Amino acid sequence: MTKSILITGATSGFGKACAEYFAAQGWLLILTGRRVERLEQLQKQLGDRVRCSIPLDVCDRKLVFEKLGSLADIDVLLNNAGLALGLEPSWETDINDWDTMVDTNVKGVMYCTRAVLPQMVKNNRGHVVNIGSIAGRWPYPGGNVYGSTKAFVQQFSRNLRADLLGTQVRVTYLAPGMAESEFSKVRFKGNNEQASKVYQGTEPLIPQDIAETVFWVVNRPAHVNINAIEIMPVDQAWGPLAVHREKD
Ligand code: NDP
Ligand code: 8X3
Repeated sequence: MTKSILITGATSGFGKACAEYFAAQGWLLILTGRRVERLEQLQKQLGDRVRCSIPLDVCDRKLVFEKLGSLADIDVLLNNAGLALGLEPSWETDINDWDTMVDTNVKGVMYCTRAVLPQMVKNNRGHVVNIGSIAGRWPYPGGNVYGSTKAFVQQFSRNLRADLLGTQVRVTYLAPGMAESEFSKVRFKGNNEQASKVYQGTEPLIPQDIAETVFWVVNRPAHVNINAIEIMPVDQAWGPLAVHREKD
């Protein structure tokens, strides 16, 4: 039977690249996102590879359960929808941004997973792939709540595995580093100049790198579970720990 992948946040970046890549490999797609015109465009582009497209805000618990809870035969749930907002220090940040990041990156992942898992457990088949971030493990100034939401995604993925032991349902946590998408445009609230500076003079990951990784992960033999993958561009690595030196 042709396999189906449900992608949250299919309208841009990693989600869109995954939709295109999985479609090219013969999979069926269930596409979700808030921007309806983008969903329609993608549906037109990918034609009969699209099983259905569902306008959906992952923060809307009732809608998530209504729309995703009744879908049958989902082989892969890709919890990809997410965002960072702002880069201010914690004492200056807009508290609404913190709420939005928690609602989307934490609660959205919880809701979609809880809505889809029962049918996977019932079929004793399926794979949940959660997109986290290197920010979930490695702190940086201004990463405050964004990084913390991704740390949640990492631990949630591991706890799901613990719950699912004894079933054939798999769970993977995928933590990308710097990748060029609409991510920075969203983070800097439409300031394209600030967004493009993030990638200036360097070679970031591209969304297709993530799509290829997700595809590899879900195509391992059925007895293999890839627990976690961290992936960065070659041009990104760690610096020394920061030390404040103005004590004289
Ligand atoms: P994009 O901004 O290009 O894509 C984000 C996607 O998430 C969009 O399709 C957007 O769709 C969707 N989305 C956001 N909020 C919601 C919501 N409330 N409900 C439903 N969909 C939503 O960024 P990326 O592709 O880069 O990001 C994808 C994931 O990867 C995120 O979780 C991000 O945190 C993570 N990530 C990104 C990295 C990067 O450097 N780019 C690195 C590490 C992790 P719409 O607006 O139509 O709803
Ligand atoms: C996105 C990567 O380093 O900008 O999750 O937080 S980073």
